[in-house]
Amino acid sequence: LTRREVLRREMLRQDEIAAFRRDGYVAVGRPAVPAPALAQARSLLDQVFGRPHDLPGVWLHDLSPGKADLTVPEIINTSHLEPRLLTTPAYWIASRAAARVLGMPVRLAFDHAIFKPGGVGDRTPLHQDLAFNPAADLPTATVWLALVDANTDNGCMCFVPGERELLSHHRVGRDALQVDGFSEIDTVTCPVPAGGFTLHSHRTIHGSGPNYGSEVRATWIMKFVADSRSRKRRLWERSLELRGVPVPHRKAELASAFGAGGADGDPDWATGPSPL
Ligand SMILES: O=C(O)CCC(=O)C(=O)O
Repeated sequence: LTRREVLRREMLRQDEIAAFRRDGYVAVGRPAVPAPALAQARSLLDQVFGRPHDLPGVWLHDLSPGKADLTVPEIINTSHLEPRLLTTPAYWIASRAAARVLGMPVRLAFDHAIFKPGGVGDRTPLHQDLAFNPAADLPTATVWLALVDANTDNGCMCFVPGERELLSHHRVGRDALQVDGFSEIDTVTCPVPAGGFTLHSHRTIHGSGPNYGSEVRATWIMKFVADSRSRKRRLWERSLELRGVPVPHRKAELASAFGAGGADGDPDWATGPSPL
């Protein structure tokens, strides 16, 4: 599958685009990312998950509420750790789908992967992504790409329909946030097969269920935001991405997001000790 073929394909149906705009989320319940392309992305992510203790500590999260051990590992900034992810058809498909639902050019603002192990009875608490970074309030479409079949047994995504103002949240465990005033009974559960995905806005309340299965529930999550750069700049950055070169401005963005380092100095996520 070439990038040109992906760009030519109509990834989403009109009713799916309309559903995203109405409800703030949509589930694409078919393998939009073909199996070989999915396997390629999975293998790159497996390599990142295979060396968790080599990562900057703050890039390794645990979404398991209140547990001392790392039981629901999340690795953030996965495409910085493995830039070849940006050259995969899975990424192009996700990017194209996000652009379609928002109806505008998009850029990747953030990506992460969550490998929820089998037998982990924890939910990912309900939250709005905006709560993690209220200053970054741009039109957003986040693609939650299922690397395995995701269903109610192994913790697929669930959503409270509708985009809302930023609501109050409280911290759960080390790295998770939970919205106040909503619970699972307010949600719609969205199973998708491997290669299927959900799309959601940063204002849509969502979470995922426990993994009662025996296999890891693996997912790659890509947050795309409206892209206000000029067409020329977009093409230049895209050409870097296609060659697997991390786009330079992102390092500065990450440094400021973590409140450390300056334009010249190394931010502390690059130098600090791992908390684990
Ligand atoms: O995969 C999950 O468990 C939840 C993902 C999620 O809530 C998010 O990416 O914001």
